[in-house]
Formats: sequence, structure tokens, C-alpha cells
Amino acid sequence: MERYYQPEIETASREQIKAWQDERLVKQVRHVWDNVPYYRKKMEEKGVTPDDIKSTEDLPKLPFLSKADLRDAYPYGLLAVPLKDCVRIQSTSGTTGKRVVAFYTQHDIDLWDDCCARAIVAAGGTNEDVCQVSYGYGLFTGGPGLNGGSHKVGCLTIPTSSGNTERQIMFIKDLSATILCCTPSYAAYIGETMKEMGMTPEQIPLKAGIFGAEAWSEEMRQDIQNTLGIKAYDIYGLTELSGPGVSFECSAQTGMHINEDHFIAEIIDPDTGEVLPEGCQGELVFTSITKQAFPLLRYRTRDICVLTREPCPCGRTHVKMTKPRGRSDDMLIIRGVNVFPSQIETVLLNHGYPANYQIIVDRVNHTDTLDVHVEMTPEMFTDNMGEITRRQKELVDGLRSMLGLTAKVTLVAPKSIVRSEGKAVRVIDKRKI
Ligand code: DLL
Repeated sequence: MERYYQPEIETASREQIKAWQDERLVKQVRHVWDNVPYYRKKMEEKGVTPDDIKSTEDLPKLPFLSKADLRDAYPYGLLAVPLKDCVRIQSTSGTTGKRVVAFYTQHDIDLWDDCCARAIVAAGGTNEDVCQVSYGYGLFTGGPGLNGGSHKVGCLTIPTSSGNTERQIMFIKDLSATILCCTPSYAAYIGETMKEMGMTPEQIPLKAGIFGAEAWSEEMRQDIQNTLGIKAYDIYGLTELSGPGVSFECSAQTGMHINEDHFIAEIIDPDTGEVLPEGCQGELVFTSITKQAFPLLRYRTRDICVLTREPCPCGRTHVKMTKPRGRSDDMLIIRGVNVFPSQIETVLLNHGYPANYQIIVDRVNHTDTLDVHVEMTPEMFTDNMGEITRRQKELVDGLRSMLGLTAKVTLVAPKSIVRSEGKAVRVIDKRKI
């Protein structure tokens, strides 16, 4: 039987959810207008005042907010409460410019922990479980978020953080961890290390994994489920909106329920900003309606996905988003063709390769080149050049039919591509454009 952390919220009627959203949106818009000059200016520029916002239907009247705004307003420009009311900051890794710093009141942390608790219960977690949190702790939201959720559920929490993989496996085994939380690439690495240590999935008590923070394919899910002997659940979120737990997967494993009592989701055309109807693929935009310290209105995530309100067999009524296939700013344009790293991953996994690969894009004589380095498993490893050439050609053909592009594929020795304990770095773009 499906269990819920907050059944009255997670299975509320659509009318009830809409009523919560309408009421909270109106309050939130007033809150930012009164407390955040940056927002007031943006709203004034668009000719909108809080009186114009009466329900979710009025959302399109509000201006969008983007990462560029967050950088402009760094560090305190979007803070909506006095600093003395904040108890925590978290921050992004800042790989694409200045870090984003998000602020939390105790109330914000409580609600965030609830969202993560919903995800853990949806993955089958109860207070009898032992939950090992192997996301990084610190400024990254993964560790603190799942840690808070695990406490709320009442699991025995093992805060290993990421790294020291053999110790991770020792704890899983010795302390009988039943739930593992980490990035999917780290879960794959833990599985690989276990295998090297001569361990089988039957020797560990894990039953579920809660994996997110980066794009991962269905094929990678199957792989992880088999190597760790678990059911693997996706979880999504971003620092700007709190962290993990903006949405999470249920037993149906067909998309992630967005916690709509806290976040209103829209899908827009990334080029025109036009709101798209349900079922269309586009950029996900969120409005956080319960956050006090750092509320974001119509925040453009750059994540590309589809929303659906079709009834879910799990009984949850909150809208579902598909796995983001990547960020619009991760999308590579190679010789004019749009390429998502996840498409390349799908081809590799379909041909039996592990998700250890690196995509190198360059520009030689004004033409883009696409090189894919793919690791062989120890079982596949051979020094027979004829065999290697045959396999490389097979992958070139597979990639051509997926992408419509010719790539150069190089099979490399097992363990030659650096493993990630957090988010994997899959793409090296050397083009200077
Ligand atoms: O990655 C929060 C998080 C931690 C989510 C742990 C899940 C688990 P950021 O570092 O701010 O926050 O990165 C946010 O990561 O906009 C997506 O592009 C990507 N992302 C997060 N979860 C998923 C997922 C955390 N399940 C950015 N699938 C987001 C695909 C994801 N991409």
C-alpha cells in the first residue's frame, strides 16, 4: 500500500491545491513588493502591482526572474526578511559565474525538510529505515536537504557526505543502511566499487535509492537498480528554490510530483517566454509561494521537461514533471544540431557500456568536432584492434541514428575516466565561441 508523509496535502483535490496556490501567491507577491526593492522595480517596469495578482491565472502578468537577476542582486538584493530572521545559507557550486546564495528562515528549513521527507516516504522510507546520505554536505543543498528529511521521517540517519567510497560501502553493510541518497553517478560508482570488492547486491541490505542533482537516463536507472539490487527513485530541486525535494518520484517511477503547495510550475517556450499548454516540452519556471527569506517569482530554471496532470496510480494529485533531459544551457549545438548529453548516454547504455564517458567538443578548421570517449567494462576489455574498431563503429552508427551527426568514438580502458562523487562532469567544450 502506498504511504504518504503528509497524505492530506499529497492527495488533496485539484480544487484544494488551486485554492492554496491562489491564496499563497497573492500573499507572496505582496510580501516581495513590500520587502524587496529589486522586485518592486521589476514589477513597476512591467506595469504590474500586487492588486493585479488575484489568482494563478494572473501569473503571466509577473516578470520572469533569471540567474542573471540573482547575480545582479548578489548577495542580499533579493532577501525578503531582516537578516536576523535568517538561520542558514546554502549556495551553488558557481561553475557558471558568481555563486547563487540562498537564505532560509527556520520556517523555510522546516518546509524544505517536509518536502524531502515526502520523497523519502514515497521511496518506501519509514522510521524503521537506516538512511545513508552520501550527497555532499556543506554549501551544496543535497546533504543538508536529505538529512533534514530523513530526520523528519525518523530514519536513523548516517551523514557520510560524499567520498571515501570503500567506507561508504562499509557503513552500508555494517550499519544495515536500507536507503541510499546520492547523485546517480556516485551511486553507479559505489556499485562499481562494490563489484571490485567482490560483493554482490544480496550482501547489502539496501532497498531504495534517492538519486538526483543531475540528469540521468532510464537506462542508467536500470543499471544502478541491478548493481545495487534496489529500486532507484529520482529527486529534483535547485538551490534557488531550497534544494532537493522540489519534486520527487513515487512508486510509479514515471515522473516526479512537484510539491505544488509550495511551488507553482509553468512550462514556457524558452525563446519567446510564452506559457505552453500541459503536455508541451519547454523550460520549467517556478514560483515559490511559501518561502519567507528568499522567495522567487517566475524563476526560469533552464531545465527542459514536460508537465502532466494525468492521475497517478500512487494516489498523489500533484502535477508530475518528466525527468529533465538536461538544461537548455547544457544543450550543445554541434554543426547546427541540438545535442543533449543524455541522448549520447542513452546510446552508450543501450549498447551495454557503463555511464562512464566524456564528450569533447572542439572546432577545427571552422568545423565542430564531437569526440566521445567511452570506457569499456573489465569484461569487455580486449587488446584486439579489429574487435575494438568494430565496436567503435557500432557506437558511431548508433550515435548517428540518434543525433543525425557523425561522432568520433574512442573506447578507453576500464577506470580511465575520472569518477565523480558528486555531479559528474561529462562535457568538455573547447570551442572558443
Ligand atoms: O542539485 C539540488 C539537488 C540536490 C537536487 C540533491 C536533487 C538531489 P543545484 O546544485 O542548484 O541544486 O542544481 C540544480 O541541477 O536546475 C537541474 O539542472 C539539475 N538537477 C537537479 N535534480 C535533477 C534531476 C541541486 N533529478 C540543477 N534530474 C537543476 C536532472 C537535475 N537534473
